[in-house]
Parts: sequence; C-alpha cells; structure tokens
Amino acid sequence: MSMLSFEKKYRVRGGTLIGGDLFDFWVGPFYVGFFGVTTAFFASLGTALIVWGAAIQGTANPWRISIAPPDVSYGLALAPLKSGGLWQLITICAVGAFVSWALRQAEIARKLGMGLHVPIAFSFAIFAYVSLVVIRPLLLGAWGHGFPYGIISHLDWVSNTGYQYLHFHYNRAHMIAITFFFTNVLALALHSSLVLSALNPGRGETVKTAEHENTFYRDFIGYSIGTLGIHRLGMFLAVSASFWSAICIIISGPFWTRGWPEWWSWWLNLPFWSGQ
Ligand code: UQ1
Repeated sequence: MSMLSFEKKYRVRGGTLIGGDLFDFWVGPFYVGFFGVTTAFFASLGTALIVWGAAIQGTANPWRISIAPPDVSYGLALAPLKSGGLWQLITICAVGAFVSWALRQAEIARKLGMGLHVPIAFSFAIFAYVSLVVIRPLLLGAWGHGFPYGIISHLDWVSNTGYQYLHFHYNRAHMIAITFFFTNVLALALHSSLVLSALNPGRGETVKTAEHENTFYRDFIGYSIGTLGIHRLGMFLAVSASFWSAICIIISGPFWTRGWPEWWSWWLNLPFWSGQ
C-alpha cells in the first residue's frame, strides 16, 4: 500500500486522550492534537525564556549561555526571576513540553491502533531528566540542587556533583546504568550491521532474508535471538539504561551522603573476613 492510500485509510478522527475533535487534524505531514498545541506552547515559551536569560547574562556565545537554578538558600520556594526564577519557569516548560510530546506519541499510536511502546520508551528518558531537576531537588529540599541549563555549565555540574561523592564510578546503580548503555551500543551495532549486511547488498546482488540473518548467528554463536527478539532486547536495554541512570543520581544525596567508595564497606565488614 502506498503511503498516500495508507494515510487516507488511517488519517481518521478518534483516539484522542483529551478534547475530543478539537485539535484532531493535520498540518501538512504533522498531526497536531491537543498535545501538539501544548508542546508548541511550552517549547516556544521555554526557548524564549532561555534567550531572555542569555540576554540578561549578556552573552550570545552558545557555549557560555547558562541559566542557573536558585541558590540553595531559597529552598523549595519560588525565586526572583533573575536569581533562579527563570530556571524554575524553564524547568516547568521543559517538563510540560516533554510530557506533551509523550502524550502526543500516545494519541498517534492510539489512532493507528498500535502499541504504546514509543511513548513508554520515551517516558524513561523523561524520568531521567525529571529525576535530576525535580525528584532529587525535592528530596534534598532545594531547587538549587538541579543542574544549570548551559552546554559547558551542565558539564561542570556533572563533574562537581560526581566529585562530591569522591568517585562516582563506585556507585552501584551508576555501574548498572553504564553496563546497560554499553550493552545497548553492542546490541545496536550487531543489529544494524546484520540488517545492512542482508538488506543493503552491493550493486547487482540480491537482498537476503531474515533466514539469512538467523542462520548467520546460529552458525556464528549457535543462537539467534530472532528478528522480533532483538528489538525486545533493544528496548529493554535502552529503557534500563535510562532507568538506572535516574536511580543512580536519585540515591546520591537523598539516600547516601558519603563518598561512593565508602559504600563498599559492607563488603569489607562481612563476618566472613572477621578472622583475618
Ligand atoms: C539475532 O539473532 C537476530 O535475529 C535474526 C537479529 O535480527 C535481525 C539481530 O539483529 C541480532 C543482532 C541477532 C544476534 C543477537 C544476539 C543477542 C544473539
């Protein structure tokens, strides 16, 4: 079915989560929907506030633009615009835009009668962001624990926050997150190269099938996870990477205040070693 006849069949009303038919239409190739409007609203307002913040800061250098959260002395209160209030508004806009984006994905998936895998996967990325600028600051009692919105400044924040716990790589959840990120890279490299090797042959050669893909891995390692299975594995690895990233920063401070190397004392203190 060509895209034009497919779209004629599936570009129909319904599946919206809110507002009925109100924004149930397309602009060119894009579905609008209620959450398309809220995404556009939050994204535009947030971007305008960042530009305003850069103007107050007096820089047009993209590397140097930085919008900092309020000082920790403001606690969980609203801060004056130029002392972190801008950061608070931008955070509201960012969360509003990201959540709207996920709900728009959900509406489009519902219209098409598809699973909700895309918005569910994306929600793990939102969770990772929200854990940094909402959940952890709330648990620590001050918005000042959020990270600043700037290309270099957020790197400085990550480095400083890491060193605050002496050696962040000793954080068990951080180790698990990194392992998922690296395994995800391995899986995508295996998958993308396998698909290209079968579906994108040289000029004059024939395209191969999923049987070739399966047989390659059975010949190679005696096991093939299958064409559906590799995508299940991929989604699991990807959402797990985001999930454990969120966990590793949420526990740093709210649930563990000392250096992460010290956390491993439980191992040294096992009764097993006591005689030595
Ligand atoms: C695989 O077995 C498979 O099934 C045919 C794929 O589908 C296209 C893949 O992309 C990959 C990478 C594999 C091999 C993966 C594992 C975990 C054995």
